[in-house]
Amino acid sequence: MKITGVELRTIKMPLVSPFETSFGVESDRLAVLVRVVGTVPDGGSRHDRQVEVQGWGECVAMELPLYSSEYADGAAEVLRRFLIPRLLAESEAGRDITAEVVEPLLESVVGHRMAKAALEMAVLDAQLRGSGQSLASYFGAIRTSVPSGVSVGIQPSIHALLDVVSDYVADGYVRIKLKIKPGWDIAPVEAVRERIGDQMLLQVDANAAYTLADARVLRRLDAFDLLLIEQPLPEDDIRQHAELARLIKPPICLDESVVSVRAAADAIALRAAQVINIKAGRVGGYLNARKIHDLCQANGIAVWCGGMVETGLGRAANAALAALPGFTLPGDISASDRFYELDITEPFVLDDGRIDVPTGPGLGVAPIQTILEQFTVATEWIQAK
Ligand code: NPQ
Ligand code: MG
Repeated sequence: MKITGVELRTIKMPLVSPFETSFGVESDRLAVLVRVVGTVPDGGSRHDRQVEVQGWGECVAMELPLYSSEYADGAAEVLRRFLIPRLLAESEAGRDITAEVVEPLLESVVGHRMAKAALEMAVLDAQLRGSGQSLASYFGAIRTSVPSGVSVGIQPSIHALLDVVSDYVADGYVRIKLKIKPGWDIAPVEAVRERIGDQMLLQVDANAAYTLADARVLRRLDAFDLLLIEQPLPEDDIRQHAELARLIKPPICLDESVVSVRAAADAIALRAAQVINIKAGRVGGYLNARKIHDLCQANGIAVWCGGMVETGLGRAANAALAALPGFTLPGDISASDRFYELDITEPFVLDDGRIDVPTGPGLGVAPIQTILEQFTVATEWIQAK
């Protein structure tokens, strides 16, 4: 496509309840959205008529750099100053902008994967709306719905945790994920396992809060038949995850550590991950996310689709990705109402423990303008020359 311009929009959405993890408590979601507008040849017409297309991207960077080094306002700045100008310059120079060329064109900007992913996602949505293809079919999806797990934050008491978990089980979620941290680990996991029974899928996520010196405590989780333990050790510590893997029963799943296709290959080669949580924003986009899926499938490594408290835009794209054959474990693609009273798109609802994969062109969903305006805190238009 030839890009006409790009809109950068920051929205703030209240969460239905505070979401506490080992790195902090979130009560709102501050998110940067990208809308790319461009023209593509009108496939139907004999003359070289152009049709206008547009696409949306969601940046998963949080308000504060607590999960990773990126944060929402910083991502908006990098998009405004470096990433969007580069893409516009290439388009103005006559290059046809497709999702496949976004990462190579932005490679000279180091890092900022979540910001880059948002721009690639918007271009991909616009491109597929132009060709009339759904994101799921573009990926080669094989499912029309995906199993849905839920991420449960740290609660003020075990009693409160059991109430929250029982509600989610009653809602139909097929897998429970508990956030843990030193001092909130053995007791909550034991109580929840006792409450949900032996059959229910249960996993934990430490968000990098432990060290290898905690192996003795982590080994006490062996008793609870966990599906996996997610990111127990620091992000930049692949080697010690391999050591810990030899000391504990549950498979180790990496999240924060897998920031690229190469990092995934390293983790697999070092036996630091038996399972990988794939988040497109964390690895620079959905195209890299699919490459990691393919790599893991070739290496017999199970993957599942992680969540970053996305709005319906990111949720739609995640559902399409999770419909690929190698996604064999339930993801954190929960219903919209896990986090939001009101989503900016048509809400995603749980249907017998599953989330439907959108079938429409591109993401298959788009923001509802009135609701979008309601949550908008800033918006700017960057016009192509
Ligand atoms: C994880 N996601 O798997 C992340 C952590 C996380 C669903 O647990 C706002 C935006 C709040 C992103 C809280 C889940 C968040 C967030 C937690 C991501 O590690
Ligand atoms: Mg995680």
